[in-house]
Amino acid sequence: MRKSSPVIKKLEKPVLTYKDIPYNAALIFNAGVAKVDGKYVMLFRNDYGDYENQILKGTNLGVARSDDGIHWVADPEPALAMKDDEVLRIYDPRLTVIDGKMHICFAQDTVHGLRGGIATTDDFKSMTIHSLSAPDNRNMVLFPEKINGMYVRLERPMPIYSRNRDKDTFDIWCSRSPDLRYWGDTELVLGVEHVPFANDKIGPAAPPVKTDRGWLTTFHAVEIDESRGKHGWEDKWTKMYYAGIMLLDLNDPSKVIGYSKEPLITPELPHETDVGFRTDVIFPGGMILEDNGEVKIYYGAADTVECLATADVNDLIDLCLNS
Ligand code: BMA
Repeated sequence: MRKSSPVIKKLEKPVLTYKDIPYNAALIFNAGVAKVDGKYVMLFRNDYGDYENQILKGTNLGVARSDDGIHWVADPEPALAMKDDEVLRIYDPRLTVIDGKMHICFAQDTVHGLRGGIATTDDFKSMTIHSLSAPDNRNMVLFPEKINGMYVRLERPMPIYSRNRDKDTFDIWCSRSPDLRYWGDTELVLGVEHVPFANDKIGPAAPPVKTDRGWLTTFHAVEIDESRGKHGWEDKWTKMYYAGIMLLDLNDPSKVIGYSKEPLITPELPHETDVGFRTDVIFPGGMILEDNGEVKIYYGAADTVECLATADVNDLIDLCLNS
């Protein structure tokens, strides 16, 4: 069994579950988190339905707020949802504040494929969409400032024509944009074959934070074990999701300065391994660097609950540089 890095401290219990939500909710996970004016805001994915009877009916997004990043209160109503003849749902939101403005990256399932969206919002009640990628692309995260005059995003396209067809074999890329609308200058950041704890696919996780040594950012890494059977509600769930950590060049974030060859966070606690929709899934979506050097990493666990782990920023950088 793979273990979390010793630099990681996990909270014993999730910070948010369906029981904390004042409207229909079943799976609360894969949230984006930002800190604005000293307070914390979370935009979480809610797959609603009936948790006890393992019935899922749809997906919306909800907002929760916190003064300390640990104790959260959900808003009374869901925040955002999207559904029409073409769009099936939006999910897995990530938050990045750029120049004081709240930016949301999200995945959008459509009848014609999976698109990555980028939007801004003032109130989480409505949002202005600036771009939607061609399918299939997801897991977009924005850097918190322009780099050399350009917005930059990490992303995870899903090529199936030219890559290994037995496995997903998906990697982490980055693209740049002058205006959040037109994206180009795309470059490969990290290939799945370089991550020893992934044998299937990797992708961006929480939006990067800036340190004086480079952009520090988590990624998710998937390891398949075909011998695994039922893990969660479905008859078969063969994937394990881990969090990894890497450091990118401040001036050119397509360049990896270093990354840990061991996973940063692995499924270990009962709510990560034993109960929920898809057990053994760790999926970070929010990362806050506090003034005292503490890094808060928010992650969905088991596609069911939202959790928090902390680490010291210098320990995380050391993992990237000395691995
Ligand atoms: C991915 C996404 C995530 C989810 C993960 C594990 O493909 O759907 O939202 O956390 O699978 O099920």
